[in-house]
Amino acid sequence: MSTPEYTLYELVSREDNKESQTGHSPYVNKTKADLAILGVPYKSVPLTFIGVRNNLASDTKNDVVTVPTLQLSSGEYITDSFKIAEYLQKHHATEDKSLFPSPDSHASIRFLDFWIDGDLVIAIRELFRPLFWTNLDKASADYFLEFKYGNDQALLDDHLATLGSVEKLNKKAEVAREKLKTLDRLLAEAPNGGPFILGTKPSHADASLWGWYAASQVNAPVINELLWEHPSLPNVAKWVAAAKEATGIKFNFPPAKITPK
Ligand SMILES: N[C@@H](CCC(=O)N[C@@H](CS)C(=O)NCC(=O)O)C(=O)O
Repeated sequence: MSTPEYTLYELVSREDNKESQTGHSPYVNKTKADLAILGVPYKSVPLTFIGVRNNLASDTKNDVVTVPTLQLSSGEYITDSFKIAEYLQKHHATEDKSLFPSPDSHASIRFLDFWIDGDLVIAIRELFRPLFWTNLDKASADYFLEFKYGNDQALLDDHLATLGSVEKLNKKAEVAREKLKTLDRLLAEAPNGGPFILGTKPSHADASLWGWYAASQVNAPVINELLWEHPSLPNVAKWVAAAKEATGIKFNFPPAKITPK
């Protein structure tokens, strides 16, 4: 077999078990979905937060580097999931497989990507993100607490407590479903009946949503029932089934360490 042209630097939760826990980075998940949609093979390099800040920053000579970062066979690095999507589109799109199916779609997909990473995520992330912290090794957990929670342990504890309370989860889920209704409406009007955001074929719009869907599977039993497969969001549930098939990506999160009561 020939060596893949690309190396994808991705996030893992533990230095001591790099194979077992990918999927926590929504942005890496987006790129993996893009690569799957286009059928592009790649080699994966798993890094913890500390590895990103030390090794990848040094290799790329970029102190603010993030993952996903894609390295080309020329040695050049591309950082940022949207920039990677644009690059992949330019080099691998065909008539049949495309991340931006028409020149017009670029602006609307960019808008959707901003809406997902901004508005939607604020409404849904508390239903799963704190669990990420429970899976990290000590150095990564300290980093996460400092940079994602401003070292506010009380706030993190409060968010962890929400994950342990059916009542609190239900309240958060209600707000989250309100936000997802926008998406459900969009999917209800998708060209040619969907099931993807832009119609019958997956695009970067779907990869962008997939990134967060996939990350949220760290709390799968809770979030699927309350959100992704909730009866009030039938088109979202239909999208989930189609996106799973289109990406073929499976999850390997450990069982959730918090059970709601
Ligand atoms: N806009 C970027 C965001 C990438 C990003 O924030 N990645 C996180 C992982 S989810 C990261 O690399 N964090 C490293 C750090 O916080 O030091 C993209 O779309 O790729």
